[in-house]
Amino acid sequence: MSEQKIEVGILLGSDSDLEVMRESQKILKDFGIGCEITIASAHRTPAKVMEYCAQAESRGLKVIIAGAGMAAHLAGVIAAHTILPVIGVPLAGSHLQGLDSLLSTVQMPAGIPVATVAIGSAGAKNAAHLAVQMIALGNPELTRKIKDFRAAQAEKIAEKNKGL
Ligand code: RP5
Repeated sequence: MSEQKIEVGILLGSDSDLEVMRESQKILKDFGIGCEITIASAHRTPAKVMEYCAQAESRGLKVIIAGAGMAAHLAGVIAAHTILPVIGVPLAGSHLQGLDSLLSTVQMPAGIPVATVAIGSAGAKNAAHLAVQMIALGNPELTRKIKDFRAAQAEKIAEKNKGL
């Protein structure tokens, strides 16, 4: 059996981010997208982040998801070192409950974009959905899966209404 190609790189600032960021991994798996998780910190291992970014495009990655908390510079640093689209997931866990990481991730100066999603697990899930939508451009099979997912999601709401 041939190995699945890795199209999404999920980078975490710390292993303490792993539990929440597994939500991204689960969704990518559901859509059949190959991904890998790597711990690399913008502050503690900056050379590792740069090395990862330098190789990302040639390794065939299409999107990078970066989850980090506190002074969360990871997504911005990645975006500075690659032209692949970068999605930033601000994580809670500090005394500021993620507001610190939200602002650190979203407030990028013009020219180096980071697509920033919600704080925590909703953001981790949406980062994966957004990555799937990016990869689905020009891919009818994946586009169909996204439409099916949306229809199933709407159906669940309809079912909940019936039970009221
Ligand atoms: C950030 O600092 C990480 O992304 C993590 O959310 C936060 C705290 O890291 P640990 O002290 O738990 O390793 O770089």
